[in-house]
Amino acid sequence: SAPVPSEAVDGLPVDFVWGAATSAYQIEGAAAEDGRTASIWDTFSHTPGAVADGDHGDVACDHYHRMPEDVGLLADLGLDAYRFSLSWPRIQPGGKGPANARGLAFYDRLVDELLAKGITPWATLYHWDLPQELEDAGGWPARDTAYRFAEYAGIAAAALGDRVTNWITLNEPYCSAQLGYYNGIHAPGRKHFPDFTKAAHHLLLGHGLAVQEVRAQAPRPPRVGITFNPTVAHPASDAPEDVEAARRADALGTRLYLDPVVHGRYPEDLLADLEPYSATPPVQDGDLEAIAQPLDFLGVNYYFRNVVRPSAEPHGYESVPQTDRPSTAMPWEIYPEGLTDLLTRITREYGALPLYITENGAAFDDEKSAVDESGRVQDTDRIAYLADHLAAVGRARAAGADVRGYFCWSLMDNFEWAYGYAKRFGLVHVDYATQRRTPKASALWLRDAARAARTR
Ligand code: PNW
Repeated sequence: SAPVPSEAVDGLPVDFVWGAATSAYQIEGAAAEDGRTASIWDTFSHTPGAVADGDHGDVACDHYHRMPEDVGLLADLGLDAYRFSLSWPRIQPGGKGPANARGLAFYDRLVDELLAKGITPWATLYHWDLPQELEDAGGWPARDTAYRFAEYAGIAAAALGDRVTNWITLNEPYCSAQLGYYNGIHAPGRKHFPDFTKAAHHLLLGHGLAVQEVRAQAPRPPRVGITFNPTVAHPASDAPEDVEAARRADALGTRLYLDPVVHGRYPEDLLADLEPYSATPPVQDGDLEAIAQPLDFLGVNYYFRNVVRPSAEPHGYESVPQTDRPSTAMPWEIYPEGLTDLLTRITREYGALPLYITENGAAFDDEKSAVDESGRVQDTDRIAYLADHLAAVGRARAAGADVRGYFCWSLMDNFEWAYGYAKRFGLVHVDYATQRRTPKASALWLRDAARAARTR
């Protein structure tokens, strides 16, 4: 039987922020409209073999033309907040020079539409769509990209900061750096270990400079944070080599990002690991001070844990598939306890910053779920996933973690990066042939959960 909404939200306060999240390239489409230029994801997705089924974001959910309808979905679900991302190549085509008024106008309309419906906008500045021109000039492994990013952040804050209070600089720099420049499974598809750590450093530097620019340019005092997807690394066994693999996964997946941003230093053990590969971050005088700007909150994305053993690759670990454990369609292991552990660990090691779950959710084979007479997908597996993870957040709060909100990934089915449109994370089903949107049972469940939490 389905989890009862009021039970799942037992540990969550009346003023908890309830939201849903998306990102520009995954939903907007309109790839060549109103002055937008190509990003690395346009180039990558049009490279044969890079994305499943040859899918790309040229049209995606056509959100660029259906924005008012999509804001209406958020309103129907009674959500307090909407996390979206700004497309850098829409706002500053080519990544340099003046703002593109037509590109900015879209986000003006979006923000106004949200506010008119009583929904608080949360803007992410960078959700992976680097202007292709900047990649051609070296991409994130090049230091100049950090300065370019700060300039773009200032443009966005000056234009939207009279109405947008909540700003997230980067989404998951782990994915940009490691998946983009080392694993090669995300744009730009490069595979060079030292480029990965150079990219990570320049992303973090760009973050720190952007925090300062947003605060300098926003017409009203902003709240600024960053979103990480820390690796929850568990050793495959108690054997010392597995424990060592978990240490490396934690160093590269979590501490590489959180230590400089919160503590202003790179971890010593990580620097020692990177040294033999000539891959220590290219730190210049003042960088760590710039990176460690005081923040107003931390965003945490959580989907699964990573059980690891050693590998001979430079990064030193590999994942051990948990085939006898429940998993989503990705297939990612379902492990809600990992979220409780992660939130309490962040609180312990990185201090008492307010935390927001800026993404959590699941892809399931919705086509195998029952559909009711109104055409609604009965995604009981997704409802169970959400209920179990919200309960995990409640337990983290009881243990002292200052978690203040939860954004479900995602408002609607969308372009799931290397997996294309085959993986569906939406609360709302999208029929790509007609662009028809239909809320799934999980959307109504989340609406009821938020309502139960507010009215307790
Ligand atoms: C996140 N991994 O991506 C992103 O922020 C979203 O844009 C995305 O749609 C969502 O999670 C679901 O995938 C990730 O392989 C992609 O470890 C890949 C990984 C983690 C997060």
